[in-house]
Amino acid sequence: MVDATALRAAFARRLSAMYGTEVPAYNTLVEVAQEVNREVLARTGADAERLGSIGRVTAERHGAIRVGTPAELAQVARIFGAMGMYPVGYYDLREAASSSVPVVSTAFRPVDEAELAANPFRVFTSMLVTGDRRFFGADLERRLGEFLGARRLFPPRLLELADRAEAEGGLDDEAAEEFLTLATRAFELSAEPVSRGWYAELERVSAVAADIGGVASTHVNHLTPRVLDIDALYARMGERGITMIDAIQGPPRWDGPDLLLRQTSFRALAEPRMFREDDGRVVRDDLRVRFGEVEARGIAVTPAGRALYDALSAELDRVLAGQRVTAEERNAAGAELWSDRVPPTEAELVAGDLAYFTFHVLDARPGAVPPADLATLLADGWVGARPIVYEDFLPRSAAGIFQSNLTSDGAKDVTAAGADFGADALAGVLGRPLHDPYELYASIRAASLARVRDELGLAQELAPPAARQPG
Ligand code: OOG
Ligand code: NI
Repeated sequence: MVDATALRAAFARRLSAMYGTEVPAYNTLVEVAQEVNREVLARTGADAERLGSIGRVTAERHGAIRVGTPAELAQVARIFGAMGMYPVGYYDLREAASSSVPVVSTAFRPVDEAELAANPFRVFTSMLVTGDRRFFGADLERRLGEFLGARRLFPPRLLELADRAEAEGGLDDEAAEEFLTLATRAFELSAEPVSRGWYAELERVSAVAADIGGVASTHVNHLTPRVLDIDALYARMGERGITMIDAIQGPPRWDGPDLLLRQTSFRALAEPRMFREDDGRVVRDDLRVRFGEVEARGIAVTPAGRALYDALSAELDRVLAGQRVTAEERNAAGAELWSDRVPPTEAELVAGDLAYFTFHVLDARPGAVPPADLATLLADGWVGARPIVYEDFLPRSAAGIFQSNLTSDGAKDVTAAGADFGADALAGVLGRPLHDPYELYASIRAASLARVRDELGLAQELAPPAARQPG
């Protein structure tokens, strides 16, 4: 029996091999990431593995895919469900992006601590909101609906195997092989000619809409390896002849603990595609939609930590508004702001309830009576804290990643009313619960506190750290 964990790990490997043949620069990115990771490990030892074992980090990827309709998204949920990947979080890129990005998104990923440790493969998945009048007029919405309704992204056999795997907790060897082959193939770039007029019409609205609704299949948009030192990687990619976008998205490089997520990418490459002209001729041309991205992951933050991150990002924007600054200058200004306002040690992040940690007994002291509260247990060395890695995405960075790779801003009518399509609507489409990332991190923390209580034989439950009241 090949269980969900093994299917997920195998799928991530196959997708990586497939994508590497399609986009050779991806292989360079993976090589450089691994080179940097080896160096960080050699330089900092156990510290390098504080946010995940080197085995986990080396295998770790996130993919990005885009689909057109609720029905397609529901099928994606079944395929990923077979691999123990469930929808987590709601992202509204229509709001987060200044250019035309008419999608809402979620991330499919494992949710349990042990599953994440085994293989955290996640896929950022976006769906077009064709009913949003800021982007699509009624006539275009109707024609898009017809086009999308007539295509088939996933063969029925793949969906049948996915449902069986989810119901039975895995597949036998032969069925697993078939499932993995069909699942990988479903995300290959299609050789099918793209209709020029249709693609161009959608492109005028949004390059993302054209990438999704202008072709008859879906594909991996990017596959992102994890690196332990993204600044080192950034410098080295230039030496290898690959030009990265100007900036690293997310928190600045600073002296304190790594928080959340820092990402950067290289620009979309011209990939050969076949086009069908309006007169019926089929010609070879190229499209620039797929790119390479790399990321460094830090500690997951609590709602209070996230509010602080958002406030500092907004403040940085205000401070730099109207100035022309380089990416380096922006980072320096950000780092200064962070040094003033973000606690520089893990212990202070715990105490202020700004980030998530698991707690572990360090010293049980048989015969002694342990203190009954977490703060004293930590201060007196009974218990230690280990950071929980951030497993999700940042809407602002995602918007930046989308935008940095658009050749034009497209057209967004800000005077039209947006279609309501919130987290509940997305959960309805998925036909399964949409997990709240904060609840997942909090429950991993709570499980660790329950273990500490058991091991120390405490009478009372241990409360997690309490956020300081603002002011
Ligand atoms: C997804 C963009 C978001 C990230 O890492 O934030 C993303 C896409 O381009 O389809 O992948
Ligand atoms: Ni990405």
